[in-house]
Amino acid sequence: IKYSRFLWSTLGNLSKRASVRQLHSKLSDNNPYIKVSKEVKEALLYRQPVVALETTIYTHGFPYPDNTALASRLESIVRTNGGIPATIGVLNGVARVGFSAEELIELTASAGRPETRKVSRRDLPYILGLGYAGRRLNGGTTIAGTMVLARLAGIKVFATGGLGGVHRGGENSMDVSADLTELGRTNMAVIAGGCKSFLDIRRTLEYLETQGVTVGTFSDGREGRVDFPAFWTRDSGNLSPLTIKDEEEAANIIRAQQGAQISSGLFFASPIPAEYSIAKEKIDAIIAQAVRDAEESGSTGSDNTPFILNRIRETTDGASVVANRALVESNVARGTKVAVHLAKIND
Ligand code: PSU
Ligand code: MN
Repeated sequence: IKYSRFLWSTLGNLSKRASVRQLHSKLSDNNPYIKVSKEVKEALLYRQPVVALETTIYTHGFPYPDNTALASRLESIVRTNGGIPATIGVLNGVARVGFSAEELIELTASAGRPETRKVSRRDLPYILGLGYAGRRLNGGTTIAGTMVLARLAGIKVFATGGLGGVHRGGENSMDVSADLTELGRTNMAVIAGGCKSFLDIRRTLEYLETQGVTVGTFSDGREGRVDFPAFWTRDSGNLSPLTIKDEEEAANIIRAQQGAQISSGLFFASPIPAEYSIAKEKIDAIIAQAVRDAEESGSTGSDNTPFILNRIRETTDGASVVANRALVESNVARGTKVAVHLAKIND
């Protein structure tokens, strides 16, 4: 009995390995649009905990050279916590899953140029199609864009800073981030610091519910239900639909979702470490001003989020950047722990 159990599990692992291999040979042999690095390919093949990282935060969030430092720092945080980082973006017209150190510098150094695009799901065919034809643009992928590419590669866990959402007034403008619909259709766990309160958090949570997205917040030892965090503050005035005890619990939930073959995504919010959180009244006033400025300048659509983030950075004289960085780092460490637990129970 022992022997046959061993045989079955070996066969099972071999077939899972074969399916990952098939996936990758499809991607690398026939697909000129997306290149998966050797390290990430091998990590997936051997079922190591791979963590996807997005790049809009480098091309449209942090200025150069802070963004370069952050990009390499986040990759080392994944490694220190036992994972393999898969930074995802578009370099010279080709989608990348896994960057070399030099390639990361090339992408982050191109931040702020008009030829460096913000790439969500809808933008992928454009930038990759032009790239194939010889017009090689760079692109930072948003959470939605990153999820599309990560899923193609077979990655299950993705960690980042802040989620897009329903914008204030979104019930009229219909400005709802494609991050939310992507979570509704792509099977992946995203770990982030909630969403910034320049968005309408209440409607964002409603929309995620409509999309069938499992949404939980890590309780960090707090009792009872906790708020869905608003990035710089742990409390947003909106209760999180679910409370998550720890990374192991998150991994169990992800595994159950895979087992039940539910093809939508999961979102785990990780509140900002208390020592970095900014007082709610203070950040509220700054955000209100930034939202007014965006309205006045006519920054709508995909320009809205980068404009507001930039205004907040200017008015807090860079203090927001320090908190921002601390939070992204903490999310990535936590996301990696989730991926490590998931790899363990998926064995
Ligand atoms: N929120 C942040 N920081 C960010 C973003 C959002 O606090 O960097 C970026 C992410 O890449 C997110 C994208 O996926 O903006 C959402 O943009 P939009 O609202 O246009 O979908
Ligand atoms: Mn939008």
